Parts: sequence; C-alpha cells; structure tokens
Amino acid sequence: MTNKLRFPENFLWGGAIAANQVEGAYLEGGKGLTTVDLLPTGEERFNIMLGNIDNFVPKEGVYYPSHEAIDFYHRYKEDIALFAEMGFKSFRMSIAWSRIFPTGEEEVPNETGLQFYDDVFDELLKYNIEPVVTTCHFDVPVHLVEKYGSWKNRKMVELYEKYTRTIFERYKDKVKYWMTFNEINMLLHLPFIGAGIVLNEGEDKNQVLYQAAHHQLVASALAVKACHEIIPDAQIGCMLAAGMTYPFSSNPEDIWAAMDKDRESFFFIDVQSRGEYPGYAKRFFEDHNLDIKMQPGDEQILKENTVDYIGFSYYASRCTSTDPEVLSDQTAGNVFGSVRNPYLEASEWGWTIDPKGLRITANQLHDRYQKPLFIVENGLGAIDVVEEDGSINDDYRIDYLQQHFVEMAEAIKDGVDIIGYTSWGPIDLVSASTGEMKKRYGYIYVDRDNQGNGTLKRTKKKGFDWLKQVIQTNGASI
Ligand code: BGP
Repeated sequence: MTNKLRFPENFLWGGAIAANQVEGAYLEGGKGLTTVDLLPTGEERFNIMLGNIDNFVPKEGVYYPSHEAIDFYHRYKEDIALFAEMGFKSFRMSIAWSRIFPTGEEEVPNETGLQFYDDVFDELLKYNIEPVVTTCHFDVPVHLVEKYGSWKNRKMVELYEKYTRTIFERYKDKVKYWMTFNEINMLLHLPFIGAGIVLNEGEDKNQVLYQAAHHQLVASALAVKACHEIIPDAQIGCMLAAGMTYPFSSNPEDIWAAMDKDRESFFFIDVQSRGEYPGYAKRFFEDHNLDIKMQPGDEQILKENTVDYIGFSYYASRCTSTDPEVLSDQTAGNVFGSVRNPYLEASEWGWTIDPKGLRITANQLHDRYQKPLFIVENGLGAIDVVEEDGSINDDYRIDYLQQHFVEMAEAIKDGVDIIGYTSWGPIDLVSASTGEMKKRYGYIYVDRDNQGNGTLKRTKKKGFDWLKQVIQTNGASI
C-alpha cells in the first residue's frame, strides 16, 4: 500500500521493554528482591497486584517465569544485534532500582548493577540506538515495602532522589532520554505492582493512594530537577497509561462520567506537566475528606520542575456509561475495566482494538499539554504458533501495528508533535498482567513457555522484516 504517510526525519522508531520482564537473573549481580519478583502467575497475581492483601508479608517463592524471564541479562548482545538489524533508532528500557541499591537504602551503589547497564548502553550506542530509560517500571525494592510501606511513606522521596541522582551522574554521557515512573496512573488501579502499595483493612483507599501519588509526584519533579542539573542536554518525561474514555451515549451524564474517568489519569500528568494540582483534584480531595499532607516547598518543586515531554502507552480506548445495564457489559483493557464498545473488536485478552483511538488520544494529549509526545508502548498481545517449518506468521500483529501506524501518521498531520514510537515487547517477554510467557508482543519469538520449558532461542517472526522495512523507509512502506 502506498500512501502519503510522513514521519519526521529522526523519528525515534524502536521498541520498549522493562527490566523485570526481560532480564531474569533476579538475584544475580548483587540485585535485591523487588516487588515483581514476588508475584506468582494466575489469579493470585491479580489479587496481589490490586494491593488488597491485608498484612501482606512478602515472601519469596519459585515464580517462574519472571525470575528467569528471557535471560536478557546474559543475552542482551544477541538481542540488541537483532534490534539493530531491524533498524531501531531508539530502545526504551528500565533500570532495576534494586540492581543499583539492592535494599534501596545502601550508602554506596552496587557497582555490578551499574556496570551492567553501562554495558547495555554501550552496546546500544555501538549501533547508534538511542537509549530511552525509565527509572522505575513496576519494581520497588522489597525492603522498602517492608520497612516503610513503600510510597505511602514520604521517606521514599529522598531514597528515590538519591537513586535517580546516582544513575543520572553515572550515565550522563550515554542517556539523553529519561522517564520517571512507568504508567504513573497505575498507582490508582494496581497499587502493588504500580507502586509497591499494600492496602490494609480499615485504611481509606483514596487517602492512602492520593498521599502516595503526592509523594511520587514530588519525587518525579525532583528527578526532573536533578536530570536538568546533571544532564543539561537531556529530556525527561512522564509516562501515562493513556487511552481515551468514550461516553457510551450522548447523554450528558455519560459525557461527564467519561470526562471524570479520564481525569483520574490526567490528574498525574496535569501535575507533572503543568506543575500544579488541578481544581478538580482539589475538589475531589474535599468531597472525599482527604487530607493530603504536603511539605512547605512542595508546590514550588512541582511548579519549577515540569516534564519536557509526555510519554504514554496506548493499547486500547475505554468506554463508560451511567446506565447500570450498559455498565454490566464490561471488557478488560490494560487493567482499566471498560464498557464493551459495540463498534470495536477486542484482543484475546479482551483489550479493545482501536487504532483511531490512538489518533484521538494523541490529539487529546497535544491539545491539553502542548508538549512533544512519545508513544512508548503499543502493540498486540497474542498467542503465536510456530509452524512445522519453524516460521511464525503473525499477520494479525502486523495488521494491528499497520493500522496504528496509519493513525499515528494522521495525528502527526493534525499537527501533533510525536517524536517517536517504541512498540511494546519487540522481543517476547513476560506479561505484566498475567506473569506468563504465552501472551506475546514481539517481532522476535523466544522459545520459552509458561512452565519454563524451551531453549530461549530467538527466532524472527514475519513481523520482523515488515517492521524493518517500515523503519528503513521511515513509514513510506506502510
Ligand atoms: C503496560 C506495562 C508493561 C506491559 C504492557 C502490556 O501496562 O507498562 O509493562 O506489560 O502493559 O501488558 P501485559 O504484559 O499485561 O500484556
């Protein structure tokens, strides 16, 4: 198909991963335990991620596959060579806090952990691939959960600031694109995986979560400050789990409900990007009798240290209603429950597939913030079949991506400043929501199943050459 899709020169095409979903080696190199290391697969996982676990005592179990993941820790050279072959211009990854400070509280960082990421960055730079680094992607050191209750506690601000200053200093010559917290709004939906928060019985959920959110927002602003001081030519962004909420009908009540839902997420970015608490949040605190403790100087920190760009993930749009009958017809969707949208299909996991929603969401974020946008996650989780001849024909994924690329190009034509696109899981990895291997996103297949069988061998799927062509032609081949 030929068309007039145009992507800016230097558009940052690439892929995105998170440390805990690829590295494995969960206790190697001096690494400490993190929250995700404690998550089993299956239903039990979801309950823990929700944080509804009274007096949860973190315990170590044999939680395959996350402990071994795809062994990126030992195989990163091979994997990066494949990314380079696809022509990646950028690669989004995260640093595991507990590789740098195993308990989160050491005086001196762990040199083995620091060296590991130095090696990974060197390998990327060898191929002119720009590292894009998330400082914290769902992995809080377990010690901090046990000792402080994680982000419930103000102490985390100081510890996170020390951690981020350490990595900015160390990698200042190698990393120019940073992000603070992955999907910061996940804190409200999956508090344990999002922020290491356990909700105990008797606690006011909103009070706990919004207080923790305040701590993260101040910590994020301090990281922005540190990054600007230490690496003046760097850009640091926030990261939102985005996806517009549609009203199910034109009933103004539905319109309001949809707006209200979106504001749950915008709340974080309003603070990170505009530097102050929006009026609707203050009203929410009042209406719910929340007492969010702020320290003198917090407002100034937020105001003076806003992000340079808006990073976001987009998998699905959402839909809501005020009609109880409509509301009862729910579908999943990157954790955010949604009313089933009769106009749209869904993935095997119930995530609504809505390419146009990407254009709408990008325009919405552009209108609201007027800052560069970076699409740092998007993709289709599916079960892939290895044919007898060893090939993997993932045409469904190519279709999904192709349609999203078209809408991304349309958004750019609309005047939205999109600086890059890193699709989620360019190489198969452990799923965050299920903890399993069978939900795959990659252009590269990894021979590993939920039970830990498989050689870990990497094989190119059909999507591999397709994406290579897209990048080579800067979108003209789409
Ligand atoms: C996002 C997370 C990622 C990733 C992705 C896909 O919410 O930032 O870590 O996992 O969703 O989700 P899943 O792995 O559950 O399919």
